[in-house]
Amino acid sequence: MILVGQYDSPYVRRVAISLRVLGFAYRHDTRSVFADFDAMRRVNPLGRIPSLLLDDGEVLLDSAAILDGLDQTVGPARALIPPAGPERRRALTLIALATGAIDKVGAAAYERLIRPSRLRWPEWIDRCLTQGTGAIAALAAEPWPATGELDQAQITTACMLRFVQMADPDLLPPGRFPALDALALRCEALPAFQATCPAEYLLPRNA
Ligand SMILES: N[C@@H](CCC(=O)N[C@@H](CS)C(=O)NCC(=O)O)C(=O)O
Repeated sequence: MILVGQYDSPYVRRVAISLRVLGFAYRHDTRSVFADFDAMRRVNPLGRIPSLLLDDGEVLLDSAAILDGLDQTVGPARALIPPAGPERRRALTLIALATGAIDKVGAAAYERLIRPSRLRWPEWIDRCLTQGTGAIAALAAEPWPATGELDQAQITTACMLRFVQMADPDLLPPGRFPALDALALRCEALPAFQATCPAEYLLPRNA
């Protein structure tokens, strides 16, 4: 399998970590979604990451679809999202909050860092940040386990936390959300997280 996309994308990283946790080997294609846009569009017509190229030639697009494919491959006993019932609904709610926070903090970062300054819309950035921080605060109120098997809600939330720390560190000063600090500390110490830790957020930046 080939995973396309760099680890500063929390969507790519949650797939990479899930592959490792579930014991799948993969090669990493680190082409850039910005610098290698045309090449990226040949893999995914949307020009987005992640994509997962399977050994039989099938291409899976979008992290949720890729993760669903991995869960189906390993079966319900090892799947990272519970197969049914209230446990599944709760996991999907937490994941929706975490991915929503990524989308909103990411949208604000694109506005702030990529869009030329004369075209920026401060009220829109504020709105995105209100939405993103609202989701983060809701996740902080959850009872995160200190031990036990990793699941997709923990993986995605920890990837979101690392992403927000890179994209907008002022939103997550240490101590603001102790429960999330503890989750991040626990997850980032694990081999699958260490092997995929992004050094920096690689956006093309406008002045
Ligand atoms: N829903 C998609 C979101 C993927 C996504 O937002 N990827 C970003 C990187 S974090 C991207 O490709 N951005 C470039 C763009 O959209 O132009 C998923 O879960 O895979």
